[in-house]
Amino acid sequence: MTTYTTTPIFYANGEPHLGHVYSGILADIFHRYRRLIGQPNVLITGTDEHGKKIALAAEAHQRDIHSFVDEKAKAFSDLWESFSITPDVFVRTTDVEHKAKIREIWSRLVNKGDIFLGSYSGEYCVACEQFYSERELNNKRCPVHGKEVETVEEATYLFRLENYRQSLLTFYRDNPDFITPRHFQESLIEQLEIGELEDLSVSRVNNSWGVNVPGDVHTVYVWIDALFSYITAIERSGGSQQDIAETVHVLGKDILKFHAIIWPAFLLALDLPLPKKLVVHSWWTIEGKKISKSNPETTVNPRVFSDKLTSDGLRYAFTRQKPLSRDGNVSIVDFIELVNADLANSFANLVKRNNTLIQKHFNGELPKWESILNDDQCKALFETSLEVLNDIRQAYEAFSPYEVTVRCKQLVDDVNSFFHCRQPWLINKGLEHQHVAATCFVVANIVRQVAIAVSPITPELSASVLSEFGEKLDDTCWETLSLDENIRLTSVNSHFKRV
Ligand code: ME8
Repeated sequence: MTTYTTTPIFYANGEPHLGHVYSGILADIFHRYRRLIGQPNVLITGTDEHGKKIALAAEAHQRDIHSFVDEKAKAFSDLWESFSITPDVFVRTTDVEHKAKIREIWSRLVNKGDIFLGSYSGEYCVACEQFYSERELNNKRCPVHGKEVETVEEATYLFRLENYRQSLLTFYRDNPDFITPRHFQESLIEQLEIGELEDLSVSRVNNSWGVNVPGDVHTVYVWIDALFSYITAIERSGGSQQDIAETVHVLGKDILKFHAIIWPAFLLALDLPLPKKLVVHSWWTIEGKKISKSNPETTVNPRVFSDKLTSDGLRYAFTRQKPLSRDGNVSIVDFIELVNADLANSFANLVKRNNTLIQKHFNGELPKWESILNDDQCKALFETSLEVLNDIRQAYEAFSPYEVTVRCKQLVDDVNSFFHCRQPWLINKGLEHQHVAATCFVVANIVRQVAIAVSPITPELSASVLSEFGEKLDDTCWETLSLDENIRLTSVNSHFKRV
């Protein structure tokens, strides 16, 4: 059965930054992992192009809004390529088919009585495209961007969010692992328990850049427009609306409420199933400031990082530096250190040394598995590696790529210690041939395992290592991981140099 992984769809009001790339990389890692275990998975991403925020940005640049959003959508899709992010569907909220879908959904909600015409007054942040209550604001400023909010009082369509609060609470209590990491779910339950949810304003009258409400001058609230893009994308890939049940949403903690309260409430109102999981990540900061378009000094062009670290290097550093639950500071110096230590010195160097020995002394051919059966040290290391692979798989299943890198690094460290203790390079200085052959065999096998296991995170490095054994990543899957009895070397490449 096909499963789906989504990134948030990003606002097309400016250039993409490292925070966006992080969400894209995480979603791509989960997507690649599913494929690696033989599970068809569709990766969905896209751009959120309607609303006052985008209209104001185009106006500020004195640009025609259509060509402005075209340019921004292209900037995102080009950037994905540079970071080996491989979406199957790129959805834009200005797509004709999406706009038709929003009107259809709107009519269904109106017909059910969940949406009704009323009026609303409150404090609105255009940057967040949402109303805030007085207690959420800091001195009339929004808690996310620190921008001054505007008081808005207007006729609006409203959605009865409160009608779904009890069902949501029951759902969250019955599904304690729906949101990961867990503490995000705990804080959400607290929010739902506090008391009644206000009606949600779901249309705007002072913004014409959006999907028209059928039969009225209002435009549909951008968050309805944005959230339902997931369904447009699923349908475009050949799936049905019911497939939302097979969908994992990756998102930043700033938009948790939209995905954990508003989105499920809409789905319940439409009698659709709820998603499979929300994977929530924290923020990257630069010198302590959240990377954000409203902090221009934090929006360094992400290509500066891939030029320096390589795409795999940034993917690895992002994953290895911190678990999803914690905020982290982006420091190119720290990232370089990490990538050099783990990928270049520890892993690639081991591969190169072992494979060079295999080429030189065994002409690429390795002895068979039986040759190590009497070698307890080799057998023990190999058994350890199988256990670690199991842990790595569990870490992927738990959406914890940080844990994947921790376990991989431990295994590579163990193999390096083994390699140094066995000293296979002394082959011409009195070491038994069999001792060296068994060493090289076991190291080659584990290196191959690590390359496959870490391939969702570092696809290029893994492909390069596997090519030395005459294998392609596409033809390899988790099931072939345990042991390659007939492993042989076909070439020695130079895969990851110090950056
Ligand atoms: O919110 N660190 O779009 P957006 C980590 N269009 N991740 C970050 C980040 C940071 N400093 N800054 C941004 C929107 N992100 C809506 C979403 S979905 C139906 C609609 C990531 O362009 C993070 O995933 O403001 C965050 O949720 C997303 O970018 C917000 O992107």
